[in-house]
Amino acid sequence: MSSSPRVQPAPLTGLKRYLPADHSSVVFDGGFWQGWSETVRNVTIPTQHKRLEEEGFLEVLDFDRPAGPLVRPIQPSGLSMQHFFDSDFGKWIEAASYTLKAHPNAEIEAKIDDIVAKLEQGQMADGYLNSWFIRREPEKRWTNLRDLHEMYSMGHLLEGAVAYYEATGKGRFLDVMIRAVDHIIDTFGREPGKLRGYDAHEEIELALVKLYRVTRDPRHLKLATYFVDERGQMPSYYDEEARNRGEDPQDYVYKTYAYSQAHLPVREQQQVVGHAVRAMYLFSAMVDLAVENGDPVLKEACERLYDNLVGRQLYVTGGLGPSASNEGFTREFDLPNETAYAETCAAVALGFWSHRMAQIDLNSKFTDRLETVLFNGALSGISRDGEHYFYENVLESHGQHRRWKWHYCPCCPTNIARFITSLGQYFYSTKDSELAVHLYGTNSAELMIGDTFVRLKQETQYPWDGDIRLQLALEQPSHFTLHLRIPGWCRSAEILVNGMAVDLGACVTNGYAAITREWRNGDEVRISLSMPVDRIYAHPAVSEDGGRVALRRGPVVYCVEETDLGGEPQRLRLPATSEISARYDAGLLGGAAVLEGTALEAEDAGWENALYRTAPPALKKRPFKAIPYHLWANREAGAMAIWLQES
Ligand code: FUB
Ligand code: ZN
Repeated sequence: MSSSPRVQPAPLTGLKRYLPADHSSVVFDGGFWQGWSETVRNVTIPTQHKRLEEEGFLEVLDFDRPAGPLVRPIQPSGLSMQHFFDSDFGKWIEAASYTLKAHPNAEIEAKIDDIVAKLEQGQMADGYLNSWFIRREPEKRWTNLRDLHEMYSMGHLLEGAVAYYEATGKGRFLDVMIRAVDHIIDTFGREPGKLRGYDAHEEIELALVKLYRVTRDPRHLKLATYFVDERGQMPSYYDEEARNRGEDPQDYVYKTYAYSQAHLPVREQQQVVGHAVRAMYLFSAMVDLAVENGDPVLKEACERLYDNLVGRQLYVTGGLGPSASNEGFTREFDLPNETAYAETCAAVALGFWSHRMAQIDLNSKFTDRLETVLFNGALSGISRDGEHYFYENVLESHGQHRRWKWHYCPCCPTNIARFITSLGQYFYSTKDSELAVHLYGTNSAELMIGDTFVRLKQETQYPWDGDIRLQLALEQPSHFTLHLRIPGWCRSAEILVNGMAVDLGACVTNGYAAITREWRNGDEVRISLSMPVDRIYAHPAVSEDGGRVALRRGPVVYCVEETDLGGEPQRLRLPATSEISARYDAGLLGGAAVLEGTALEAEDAGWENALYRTAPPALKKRPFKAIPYHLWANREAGAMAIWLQES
């Protein structure tokens, strides 16, 4: 076990929250997530390490050798992707660690230990740890928090260290990172002689809370609190820092500190703005701090911002951040389809934020979004073979978007990997004598509800159908409340306990059915969620989607691909009354429910020499098939559309 310095647990004074299940106690032993979990564990994790090696990411740790030429040029902001290579292997370590408890793997562990040994070797005597600055510009460390991601990288290393410690009990990496955090504590804060800075790319904040939950060292929580509360205070630290570098703050490439959510103190922010991933990491940390510090104002800020995002700025897929120029938000209701940026990392991080919100307020509006990103805007970021990726998750294409093996800026692959390898924690959480079931999908889980040990077995074809069977195994009868999520998309649900119908009218609050009783060994709960094909329409202010319809069934958003249609789906018109039916296609990329129906297609006939004419095109009937959006671009290249014209 670890030799890491530990302090006595601090008294718990925060908000009470549901505690997520230990991800390793939830085993996906069938159904939808079994295939994905195995692919990510067996293919994604090893190939990502290979890519990190092939692409020279791990060479930054060769502290004995002089740093070689840049493999990623400096951008106008002053940042090279290479500044934050540490974050990529930090995230990879985190993703890999989540697999190790249930599936020990000496080879993967050795690769992690090798990285850790190099990090330890390179760490400066005062604890500073960032490979870029140590090897290339030690004199410039901590001089540009606005642009250079120093603490973003350290945050990802810290998350990796916590995950590795929790998986293996080995404390070396955690010790290295605690020394790095000690150094940050010595350097930043409101005390005289310290810098009043904070990193423009949020990440360290939520990592520090993870660390605090292991060490219970109040200094770790205090530092996270300081970073969040210092953000957006005026006069801006970034102005002062720029002047200290001899630069004019007005020359800032992104022009506004809203880019980094640093335009206003976080408690005063009303609208989700700026870089999407940064925003999601910040808001996740804010929930953590609201919990740990018992801070209702921070909680309210999170609720307000969440409603703004979901009500005005979120794609139907759960994607977010429409614009490439700031990798983030523009104006409300601006949700272009073909140019959507909708970065995989942002959707994954919305999953993090949603999950945290649901632990302090059991409300399906949060878990509905978690589920939306899981089945759509985040999962679309990885191919079914587990080794190709999307960075941008467009909702429409003319065939120009293809998945890639590795990216110039590969932040997304390791993010989707860590999401899937830790998926079990999102399914269940417990508090005193309550167990909340947030997500559906076949798995076997071992959970503690108060003092009661429960084995829970979920069996279902979800999301391909809405029938779920839960079986409870308990050593002795136990009185507790089982909260079952009734998804917001479901208009008709039924729950039976040992064959007896539950009166949902009397027990559903905020999208969760609460069943309180003495539970006994062998009790069976059957949940039936009706899952018709839904036609979805966008708010009229979303001009791109005017006159268009999207298809969704259960939590899964569908798209039409050229490879199935034999033409561009942009040509289709879906009659408002046409029947659309669902069919399970076992042969489609590991098996999936597809949607089929008849639509109209605009014909080329009669347009031979005309680009424009006074008569509209003739329409002919034709069958069409839609597949789950997350499976798109796994077959032949071609056009794709989620939003179809409606006639
Ligand atoms: O800048 C670090 C990461 O790379 C961001 O989170 C992503 O948006 C990408 O820019
Ligand atoms: Zn990314």
